[in-house]
Amino acid sequence: MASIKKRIVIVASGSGSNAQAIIDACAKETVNGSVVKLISNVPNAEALTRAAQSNIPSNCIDHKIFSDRDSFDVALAEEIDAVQPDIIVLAGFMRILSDEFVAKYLGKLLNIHPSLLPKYTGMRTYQRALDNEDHEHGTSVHFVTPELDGGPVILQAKVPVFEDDTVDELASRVKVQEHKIYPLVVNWLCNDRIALIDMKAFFDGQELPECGYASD
Ligand code: NHR
Ligand code: GAR
Repeated sequence: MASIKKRIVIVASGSGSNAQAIIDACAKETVNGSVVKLISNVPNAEALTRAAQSNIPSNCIDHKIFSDRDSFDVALAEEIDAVQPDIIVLAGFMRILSDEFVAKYLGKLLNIHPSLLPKYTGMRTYQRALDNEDHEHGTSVHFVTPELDGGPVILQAKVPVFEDDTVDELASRVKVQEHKIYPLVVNWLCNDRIALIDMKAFFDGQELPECGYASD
């Protein structure tokens, strides 16, 4: 792709394996972008170590030092705006963001959520899928809107749930898929193939169905 690379900021709270997949895809140029900064709200997050190892500038904004959610969100936005990104990628980011924050980056803000949305919004999705004896589980990449885990789905990946699965086994099966689909969707946004219009997701000008680009 000849077009100019998009500037990507990744926001992560945890191990950063999805961040790593996107960093690696940018390095291999399978994503038409470059990760200009990684921000974590957790001081010891492995995501920060990964950024350092990949020579990606990083910063920690510890949410615990802020008196309220809005002041954390303002500080996070300042840290993002300092590098003028085109795209902001939430990769295992664990703090709910204010409506004002989401509105500011609407259409540029992606998340990956470990369930087949609209099933299992919120936390502990693996345990809930096991408790319900689901036969399949999966993950969804979606545009972030003010409605928590409610933004339109762009792409999902499904995995089987086996009878004696543990949360960890199911999570690692899902993560293998996440590391494939998240870079793919980030690249679509880099190449302006997807867009958020009237709170709906579009791919090459066509409105996507509820499950995104493909469901099977
Ligand atoms: N913010 C908005 N406005 N909309 C979304 O869709 C968002 C969002 C912020 C984060 C990621 C999401 C997920 O993929 C995400 C989507 C954290 C929580 C949560 O309850 C819920 C959903 C997501 C991330 N967080 C607790 C909180 O009080 C803290 C939990 C903890 O620290 O362990 O912020 O699932
Ligand atoms: C991912 O599986 C992602 O779907 C999930 O956390 C994991 C982060 O892993 N996200 C959420 O649960 C958001 N609430 P990683 O840090 O290794 O990318």
